[in-house]
Amino acid sequence: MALDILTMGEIMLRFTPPLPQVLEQAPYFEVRPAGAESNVAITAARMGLKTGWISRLPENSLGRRAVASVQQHGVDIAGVVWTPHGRLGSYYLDYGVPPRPPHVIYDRANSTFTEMTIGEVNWDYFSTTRLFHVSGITLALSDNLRAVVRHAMTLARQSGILVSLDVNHRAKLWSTDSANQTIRPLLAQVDILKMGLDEAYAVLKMTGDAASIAQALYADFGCKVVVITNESQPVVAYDGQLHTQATYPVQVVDSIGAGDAFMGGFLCGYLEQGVAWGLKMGNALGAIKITYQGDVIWCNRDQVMTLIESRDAAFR
Ligand code: KDG
Repeated sequence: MALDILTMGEIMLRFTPPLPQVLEQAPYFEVRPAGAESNVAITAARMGLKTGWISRLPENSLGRRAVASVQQHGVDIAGVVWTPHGRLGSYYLDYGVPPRPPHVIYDRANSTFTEMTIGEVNWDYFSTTRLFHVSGITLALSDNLRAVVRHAMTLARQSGILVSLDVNHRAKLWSTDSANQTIRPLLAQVDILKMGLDEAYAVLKMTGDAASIAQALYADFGCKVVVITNESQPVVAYDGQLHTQATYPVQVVDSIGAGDAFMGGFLCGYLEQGVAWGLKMGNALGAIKITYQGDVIWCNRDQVMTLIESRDAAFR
């Protein structure tokens, strides 16, 4: 099966107390799947692209539940490695309710995914994709995974597969210095590079505004496009020409996963029509995600087109 986008990452179960309760008091939790790279594959699949996802999971009811939650959106799971033993990671989330910030507790150390090796990945399957996407989360998790991602990026370069990287820094997984030392040497192999402006400062140690950072990274590493988001500020992208795209006003239900929805939308739009359309799709999907509980989106393409067209019409 030829794929448009193939991603590689961990999936966890996310446990959330129903609002307005918090972890310490709630008698039961809502359970939802969560994983940055699976979120990207889900988003693009829901927009009509052929997507796949590589991961490694224990062959038990929790592993099957997690994988089914990705497959149900149309993502191909032929690249999943099953193991008889091991553990599925999880995380616990207290929603932020101003002035109280959100609080995340990870329980994912030594999960089955962290032990994935180069020899276990089906590289023939990998070679069927047009684009490979990964985030800094996979790079943060283990030496094994760093080796797998380096191998994947090298193979992608040799095979003409586009490489996409979202810096996606998680301070609870690694320091900004460790992230910098791992990510910088990879950038020469990255075609599509995305980060938040805060990550450009903290992880890549850049200075300046989003436009000048995007131009500098484009020039230094030869990326095809560099995309920089900045909360509700316009998104900036540079591909030899500067693009900006305003974000949408949103009513926040749950902002976790908005960056992945943006990324899935951007990659979909980029593959279809280039950077400007990618930014439109990304911003629409990032905004729509914030209106759902959980880390994944549930909208279809018609809803995204309606949102984009309604804003374009307002400017005419
Ligand atoms: O990007 C949203 C993610 O934070 C979430 O789905 C879980 O992958 C995840 C992580 O490591 O935090």
